[in-house]
Amino acid sequence: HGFLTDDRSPPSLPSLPIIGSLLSLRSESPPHIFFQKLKKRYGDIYSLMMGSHKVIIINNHRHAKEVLLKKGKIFAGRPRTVTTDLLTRDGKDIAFADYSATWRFHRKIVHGALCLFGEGTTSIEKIICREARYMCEVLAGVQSSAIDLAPELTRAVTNVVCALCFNSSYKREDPEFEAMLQYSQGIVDTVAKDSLVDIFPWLQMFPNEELRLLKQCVSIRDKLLQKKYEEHKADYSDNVQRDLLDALLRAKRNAENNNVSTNDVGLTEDHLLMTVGDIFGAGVETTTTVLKWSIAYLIHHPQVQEKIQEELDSKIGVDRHPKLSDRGKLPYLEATIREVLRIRPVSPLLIPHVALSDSSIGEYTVQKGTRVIINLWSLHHDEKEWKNPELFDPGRFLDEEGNGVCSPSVSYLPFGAGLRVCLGEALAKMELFLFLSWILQRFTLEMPIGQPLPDLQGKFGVVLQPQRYKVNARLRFFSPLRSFCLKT
Ligand code: HEM
Ligand code: PLO
Repeated sequence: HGFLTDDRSPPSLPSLPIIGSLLSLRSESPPHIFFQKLKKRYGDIYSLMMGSHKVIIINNHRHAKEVLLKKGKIFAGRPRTVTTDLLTRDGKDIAFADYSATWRFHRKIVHGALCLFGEGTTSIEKIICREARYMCEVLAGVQSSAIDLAPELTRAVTNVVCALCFNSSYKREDPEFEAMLQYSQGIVDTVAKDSLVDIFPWLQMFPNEELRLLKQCVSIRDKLLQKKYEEHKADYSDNVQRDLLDALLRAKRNAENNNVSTNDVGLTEDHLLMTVGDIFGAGVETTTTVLKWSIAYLIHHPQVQEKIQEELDSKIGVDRHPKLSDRGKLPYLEATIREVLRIRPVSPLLIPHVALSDSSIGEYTVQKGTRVIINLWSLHHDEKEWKNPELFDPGRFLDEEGNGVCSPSVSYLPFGAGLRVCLGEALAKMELFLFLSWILQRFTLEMPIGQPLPDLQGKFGVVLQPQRYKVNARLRFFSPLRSFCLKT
């Protein structure tokens, strides 16, 4: 094996001094597809140099699970990059924070707050349904014109996380709301996409248009977070916990009352702001992206849409709206959501992991500090695990009778796994189910005449987003009364 650098290191791409393997990485394809292609030449697991960092790329589920689950604690680190440091004030959030007591603590608080919401008085189901209803009303108002649903989907999803984080919601015309949509897209477009600045931190010394845009967007976001924080501090009470920010404030007060230095436990104002910022950003961008992918695939596969609607008509009908408790009754919709998360994973390379100590993956040794990238795209498109992986087929997630969902392969990890597993999985699944069932119960989504089909390739970045496209949302009921007087 000519590629081995020493006996027990993974095969490595040819490396050049200083530039590392960057030159051989110049490729037409986005990184997740390029890394999948390199499998043929270097095998399922190989390494390369990005700047001065050694990076191991993993392309199969066996090694992925070894890293995430079996050796989860060893590989729970995160790298620091110029862009994520800018976004998170040097890793004072959850997603981009290195493994530490502070990270563990913040994860626990957020997890607790998210769980509470499931049972709380204003349950998350009510909030999602309120937004779904409003969105459907807006869609009904633009009958028979081709529209880009993305802004409306983003508004609905944003209001759900707004309720969760800040116990508030926005009206459609609110300029703050529109500003938020803008800065968030700016951040998604520029953060952590392994642009040069992250490989060569010294490049940030030079004028860089992307970095300038990122700084500008982050500063707008920070002002907004600061404002919410001040408002909450002003009318905080120990007796009620309205939202995630209250939960974080309470933890901070508790520490202060017990004379614990908030600096030691990482409960500084910066930490609180960055943690809320994380949940807010993750809450908006991920769910919206999946909704956009789902609709793009339904436009490409009208027979799938029809089947979901048949299921909705027979199990729910038109006299009431879908509820969370209907999830078990709608296996075809559930299977469709799973298939969308397989074929276009939100986060095709997860977030990079870092080895916290010397260890091994499979038969290979790994040194402390090595970055590990799990190529989820390879796992979800592995021909040994999935028949025709590029084919969109919700049926693969249905059991033989078609009455329930199943897991046809172990090579499926849309939310990651282990210590760093997604914190919002349950929330995201509730939202996807409710928003899609509400929309499809009332509307048929169609290709406007003369418009091209949505592009299914995706723009790679911190999330894999579809290109913009327009659809017609045609009301399925002739009587407008009937569609909106569904019982609640
Ligand atoms: C992390 C997927 C929605 C919050 C992640 C990771 C993935 C993921 C793959 C990285 C795991 C790793 O690096 O090993 C998804 C998908 C979603 C979704 C597919 C939607 C369908 C959400 C939502 C929230 C959220 C709605 C917020 C409420 C987070 C956080 C992390 C994370 C905070 C970082 C965890 C850590 O590093 O400790 N998610 N996510 N996600 N997700 Fe999600
Ligand atoms: C999205 C843009 C926001 O303005 C900031 C933000 C915070 C958390 C990030 C999120 C962005 C993108 C999706 C991420 C999330 C943390 C976990 C999630 C990376 C950059 C995923 C899918 O891993």
